[in-house]
Formats: sequence, C-alpha cells, structure tokens
Amino acid sequence: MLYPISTDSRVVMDLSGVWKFMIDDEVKEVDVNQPLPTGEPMAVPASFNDQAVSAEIRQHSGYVWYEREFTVAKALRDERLVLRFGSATHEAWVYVNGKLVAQHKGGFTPFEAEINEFLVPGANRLTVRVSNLLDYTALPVGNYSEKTDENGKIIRKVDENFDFFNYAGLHRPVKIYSTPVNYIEDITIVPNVDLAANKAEVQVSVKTGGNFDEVRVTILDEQGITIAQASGTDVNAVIENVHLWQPLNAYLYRAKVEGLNNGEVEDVYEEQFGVRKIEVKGGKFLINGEPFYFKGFGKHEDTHVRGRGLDEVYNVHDINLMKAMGANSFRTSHYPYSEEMMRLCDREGIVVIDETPAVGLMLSFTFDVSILEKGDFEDDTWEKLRTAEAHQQVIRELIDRDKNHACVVMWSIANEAATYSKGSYEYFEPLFNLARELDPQKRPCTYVGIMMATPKTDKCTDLVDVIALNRYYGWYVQHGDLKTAEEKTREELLEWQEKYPDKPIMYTEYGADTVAGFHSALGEPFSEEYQEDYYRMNSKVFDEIPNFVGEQLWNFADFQTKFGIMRVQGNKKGIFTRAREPKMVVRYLSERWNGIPNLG
Ligand code: GCB
Repeated sequence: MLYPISTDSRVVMDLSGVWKFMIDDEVKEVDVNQPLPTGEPMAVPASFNDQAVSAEIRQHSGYVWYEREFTVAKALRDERLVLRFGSATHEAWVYVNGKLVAQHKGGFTPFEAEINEFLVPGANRLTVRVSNLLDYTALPVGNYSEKTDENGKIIRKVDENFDFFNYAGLHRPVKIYSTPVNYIEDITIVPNVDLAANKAEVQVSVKTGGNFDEVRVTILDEQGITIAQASGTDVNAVIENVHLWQPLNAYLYRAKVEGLNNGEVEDVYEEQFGVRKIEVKGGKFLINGEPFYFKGFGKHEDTHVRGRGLDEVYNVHDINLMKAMGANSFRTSHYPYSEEMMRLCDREGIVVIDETPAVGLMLSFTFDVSILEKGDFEDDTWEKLRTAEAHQQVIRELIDRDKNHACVVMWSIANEAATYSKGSYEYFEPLFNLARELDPQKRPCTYVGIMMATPKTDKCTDLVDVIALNRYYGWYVQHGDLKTAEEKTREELLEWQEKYPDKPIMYTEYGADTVAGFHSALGEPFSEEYQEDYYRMNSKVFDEIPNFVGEQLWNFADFQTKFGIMRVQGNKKGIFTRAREPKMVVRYLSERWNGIPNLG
C-alpha cells in the first residue's frame, strides 16, 4: 500500500485536528445518520485516553465514536478520492454521511476506501466507531471479560496480556488523497546488489488500477539526476557505481513511476528506496557484506498526553538521542510503528527490526525453567488461543506496508510467545513460511524469545535466522545479585552458541527498573547506580560471545502500563525518562556504543 503523497497528479488533505468524541454507553443506539450527540473535543491523531481528564474515558473498554466534517473542493470531485487511516486501534467502522465505507481490524496498519459515491457537495460527515477490545482472537492478546450491571448495561473489560497500556483511538493521520481514475496502485522495489562489481539491479514492479497505455519507471539519484529509465510494469534498472544505503549513512534513490495514456502522463508517484544487501551467514548479520552490530533499543510509541498517537517531534528527538549515544537501531516493539517513523529511519540510516503486534501469546507463566526442562509444565496456550488468522493478517499487512523500506532488515514475527509449549512449532511454522513467501526482499525472520525459552526448552529456534533473546538476569531472576546473574548470562549464551553455531545471537531486551533520581551508595535495585552496574555486567559477557551480533536494551524510555504492583506510574526500565531526560547510565552506554563500530 502506497503512502499518501502529493505529486503532479495527486492531492492530499489531512484531516488531523480536533474531532468530536464520545464513549458508546451501549444503552442508546448511536444513529450514524445524525451528528453525534456530544461536544467533547478530541485531537486526532492521538490516543483518546489521556486527553480528557476523565477516569471513565481513560479506562474505558469497549466502543467509542469520533466525528468531524470535511469538504472536498469541486476541482477534485472527478478524481478518485480515497479516505485513508494510518491506523485505528484496534478495530474501526467508518461511515461517510451515514454509509459504512470501511471496516478494519488490527490497530497498527493502514486501511483505506474509495469514497466518491458517498460524497455530497459542501460539508460531509465522517463518523468512526472504534473498539479497543482485545481477546484471544486478537493481536495483541487481551484477557476479555464482560458482565451486565443492575441496569442491564454491559460492562466490558480488557486486561492486557502484555506490559504496555492499552492506548486506543485514531492514532495516526486520517487523510483523503486524490488520484486520477487510472492510477498507480502499488510499487514493489527489490534491489539486488553485486558488491564486487559495485552495481545493483533494481527490480521495480508496478500494480495499476484502471488502464494505462504505458507505465514508465525512472530511477533518480539524490540529486534528482536520472540514472535509468524503462517502460513496463516489471522493469529491471541497473545502477552502476551504486551508492549504498548504510547504517547511519543513508542514501536514497527515487523510483518515479508514471502512468501514461496517449503519450500524456496521467498519474505519477515517487517511491524512495535504499540499495543495500542483508545476509545472515556463519553466525554473523551482514549488511552490505560486512558484519553489523546492533546497538540500540526496544521502544514504544508512548508519550505524555498523546499516548500512542503519532508524534513526529518525539520521533525526530528520539532518533537524535539515539545517534548522540552511538546507537544505530531499534525494534518496533511490540507492534508496527507509524509510516512516518519508518520513512524517517530510511532517511536517517536507522536500522529497524520490524515487529508484528503478536504479543501476549502466552497464557501461563513460570520463571522456573527446571519445571520446563523436566517436561512437567502443563500449558494450553496453543489450544486456547485463536490468533492464527489475525497473525496471518498482520504479517500480510505489515509486509505489504513496509516491504520497500531500506531500514527494515528483519521481521520479528512475535514477542515472547510460549515457544516452550506443546503446539508452538505447529503454530509458528506456517507463519514463518508466509512471511518468507510474502517478503519480496527475502529478509531474515525471527521471533523474540522469553527467558523460559532456553536452548533446552525452546521448540521453535529452528525457524529463526537470528536468535533474539529477552533476558532479565539480575532483575526478574537473581534480583540484586549481579554476580550470579553474570554467571547465568554467560552460561546461557555459551549454550546457545554451542547448539546453533551458525546462527547469530542478539539481545532484544535486557533492563532494570530505575526510578530517575533514586540513588544508592550500595548500588541497590531501582537506583541509577544499579542500572549502570547491570548494563556493565551484561556488556562484559556480550563481548565474550563470538556470535553475539547486537544489544538492544529495554527500554529506550519509561512508558505507561496498566496498573500493577510492579509498575510505578508505568514501566521504569527506560534509560531515559518518559520526558526523555537521561538517567545516569546514558553516559556509560554512550561511551560504549560510540566506541563500537557499526560495521566490521
Ligand atoms: C518483557 C516484555 C516487555 C516488558 C518487559 C518488562 O519481556 O517483552 O514488553 O515490558 O519484559 O519490563 O517486564
């Protein structure tokens, strides 16, 4: 799916701004043919939860309504008009002037609908019903329950089966874009690099809607100079003396695609792309033929008041903080991030592990690995969960959306699923096959493994290209005892290395809750001193493991979670506070990371 941009043939209208909002009390039926009976303002894009100063809105589980008016200029009404949502979390029903035009489930991927036939001259009413409900069929996985109160009202409840607040609403921009009636629908770009010859063959495939006599593809460099041109919906363009996209040193070409009739250009779209080669070989992760070392983070889309809504100021700032630290990468834990962020990462040379919203696929839990090793552990996760269909859909939608991004070097199919349980391999094998089949660039695939999934207990490691581990030795286990934690860390990493000598190993999470400003002469847990000691201990062990290819810590910044006895206004494992103030450990990590080359 193409990102909406203005070109010589396309116009984009942004519907960001203040909409009307109300909670659906499910007592009185909402009539979509009438304006919503509410004056409550709600800014879009953003989560609805923290904008209103209302516990009822913040904690609401169920349905909410949004509404605004828009007008399409007369000059555009003969064009094809598409209403597009960057995301609606987690399910949306979209009405234009009372008619249902789109419905979409899955809170982190875009969807769109042609709306010409529903439009009237002057003001049009756009009404959206959004659900934030999650259950065992949805991703992320929520524990869902409902009851009826004494007045016959349904009270719904979602208990997050994951460690981040269930922010919801219209999180990403809502836009209307125009195209001509004959239009370019999709573009797929696959760069094949010949490193020795310093050249690339770029395959560009174009999907069109309507009819064109000719489709023309022009490859332009960063200066806008034409490098190659060819006609057809499947073209191969050769770039000699290719300028590679490198980590933290991005170079973006453009594929200008034109659809022509009778020699006239009707539609034009420009897709940026980087040329780079990703390989996993001999226990190394190679970018452009050189071993790459991941330095960076697991993150969240999470800021004050906006919640999970797009915030480009924070996106730019976060990437600048990363660069200042010598970091080069992050994982989109635990859901696809905004398209705006992905485009920024392409531009800035930030390397991304792109994760699906498959989190919470684990219905029972123990930190006691010995029970798993003995085979005594009974777990019916894979019998109870009904997420396979949603999982296939998010893989399809994520790869469809992000397939051309140079920044994306690997797909993460899930975070911390019960890959130690009976039935997990059968669940994941078809999903890995699907991702590998769908990705035109054939990127490596992984899932991010939980602590109890060890070299002895994990049943799915054969499926992954890279062993990605979330580990909390010294925090959730051996809490406060970094000496034993160090031994455990070393012991486990060596075991992985020995069992899978050809697979690269990386940490995708490790961290310690740290209350900013809390200090301890004895380096006690929760203090800034403990956080630093914890990271120093881990670094020491990483440097001993030959196939260790990267460290992405948990978390970039403190973030909001549901209420819980282990959470103090959220998760405090950030190395920055939620406001992006550095904790003490940032100095140590900056020094370390600035000293480790990205490649080589
Ligand atoms: C994890 C999860 C992450 C949590 C983190 C924690 O393993 O993947 O979502 O926030 O642990 O801090 O407990």
